[in-house]
Amino acid sequence: MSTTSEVATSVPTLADKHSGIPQYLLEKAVNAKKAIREGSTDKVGEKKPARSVAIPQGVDEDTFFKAIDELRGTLGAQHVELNDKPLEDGWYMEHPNTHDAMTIIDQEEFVSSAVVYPGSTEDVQKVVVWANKHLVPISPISMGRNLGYGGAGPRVRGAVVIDLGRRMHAILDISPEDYTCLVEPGVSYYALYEELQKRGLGDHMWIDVPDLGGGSVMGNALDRGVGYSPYGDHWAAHSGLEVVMPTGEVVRTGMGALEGSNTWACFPYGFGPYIDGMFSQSNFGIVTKMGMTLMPNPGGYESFMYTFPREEDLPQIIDIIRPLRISNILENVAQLRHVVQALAVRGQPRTHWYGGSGPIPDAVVHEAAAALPAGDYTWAYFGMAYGPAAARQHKLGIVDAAFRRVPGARRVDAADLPADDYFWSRDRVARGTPDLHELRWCNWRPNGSHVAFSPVSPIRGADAAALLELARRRHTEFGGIDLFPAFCVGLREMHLIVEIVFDRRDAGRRRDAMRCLRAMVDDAAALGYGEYRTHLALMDQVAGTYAWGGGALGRLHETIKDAVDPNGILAPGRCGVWPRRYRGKGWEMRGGGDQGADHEETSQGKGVDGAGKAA
Ligand code: EUG
Repeated sequence: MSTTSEVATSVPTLADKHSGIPQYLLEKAVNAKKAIREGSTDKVGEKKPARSVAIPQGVDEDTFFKAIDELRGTLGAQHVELNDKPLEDGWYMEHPNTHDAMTIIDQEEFVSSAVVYPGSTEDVQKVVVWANKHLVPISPISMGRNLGYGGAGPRVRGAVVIDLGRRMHAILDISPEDYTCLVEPGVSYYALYEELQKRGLGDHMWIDVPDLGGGSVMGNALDRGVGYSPYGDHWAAHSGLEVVMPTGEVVRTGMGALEGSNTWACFPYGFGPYIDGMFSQSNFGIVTKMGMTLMPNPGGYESFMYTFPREEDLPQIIDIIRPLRISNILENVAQLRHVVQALAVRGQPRTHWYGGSGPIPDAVVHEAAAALPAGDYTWAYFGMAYGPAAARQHKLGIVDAAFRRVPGARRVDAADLPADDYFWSRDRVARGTPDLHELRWCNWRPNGSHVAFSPVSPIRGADAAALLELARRRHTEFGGIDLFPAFCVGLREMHLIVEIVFDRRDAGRRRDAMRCLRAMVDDAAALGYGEYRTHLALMDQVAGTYAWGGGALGRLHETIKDAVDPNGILAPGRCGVWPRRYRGKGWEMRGGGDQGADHEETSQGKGVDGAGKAA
């Protein structure tokens, strides 16, 4: 048996587990775990009250448990787990697959009744057939690390989570000639990176990684996640899928549909209608394999960081970035970050910097920032130039002249920055080396959790200013939440990511965060901005903002949903798409109404249509 201190300092590695940490990040992970433990108000070893299984609505208890027994017979009893134990949130590297570990409403809302572990595409088909037979909702996850957007949680309480990654985590192919790979759901960025190193290919080709490397390569692409090399648009970089449909058939898309094809991951379209899009951010199928393109080593790289002192120069900075980014002088998905995040990402609680209760004052932030290695500023641009020195010099020269038009602009000399500075984390991430650093700002609050407000806009100064202004206004209104904005610049657009960090054990803080998010979504929509991705709790509201033509797109989604999933068993409500059996029964979460301001919202509806016979 391990002692408490061993438990506190042990982190599963890739040698232990498909979802583990690579050796090179182990020490960092151990330290992260310690810091999170210190910021938790949960008592170690405290006995949590027993809880019972969340039976999904529309299924009676008896039928449910009989169905679970049947599934045990089909998959093997060891591959079916009831979720009848207290909910443990764990932390990033030891996250639950039963619920949302960073819940923004009551912890019992986005919870599963059971978790199942298919070992193959055939097993996934069996689970789907079973779900149709018993009308049990199912909710697939790849790794379950969609943290900030609902994690492993199902949208419908009591759905059976299909943890695809636990047993399906093979890297089926890596092609050094074509610069492609073919992966199963449980392959993390950490695992793919390590495999390339192991095969001696790490110098030959790069993967593209998001801020945290523990996520599923496939799951992140399906959720249209973002990384920071020139291959940062993960969905655009994928090529070909294998999908289990909600009725149990298996299809392969693109070149995967041609028997014996060797172009699965080289050419994404195949022949005929391009179907792949309907399987991203959707509940139209369960993806079990995905092809992915990889980037050739560009023959050199150089990170750079520019800082700008004045907040009001944001529009000018953004307008300078736009033409340079679209013409690929700025080559990667870069981040423009606010200085308050330079404090937060140091990993200490906000009380280390400021004892007051309102938002941390500017004067405090700037004084503290002045003592950090990169010095004081308001905005910092983190980018990377790729290619041999001569090519980099050419691009960096243009960038330098352009950024220096902003008053007080400064290029930070990387040689002045210590090895543990955040700058080097951005450097690793932009050259395809997965990291864990970004987790640190979660410690800003006790029981630190985060939810993102993620609107997209053109790369225009006026848009950046409008979005920042509405975010600041609403952060001030709802309890003085500290504002953490980061502009992630794609090619012709930018994702503004505003992470609200809140104490998930504090219902008041959760409610403030939720109301702030809801207000920002509506404000943004009124100005013509939509979110690229959102948390489970906000999916109905965000889907509702894509309402052109009297909700034409939403109706098309419903038409497709009813056609491909007539019993409405697959991830009901994901991304605002509700199957017929659930519609008109109060499942949508939009805030307001009788889920008023003084109560936490609930994810529950008022039942489902029983028979599922498509009327
Ligand atoms: C981040 C970036 C995202 C996202 C959530 C978080 C990074 C925060 C570009 O997409 O969806 C620093």
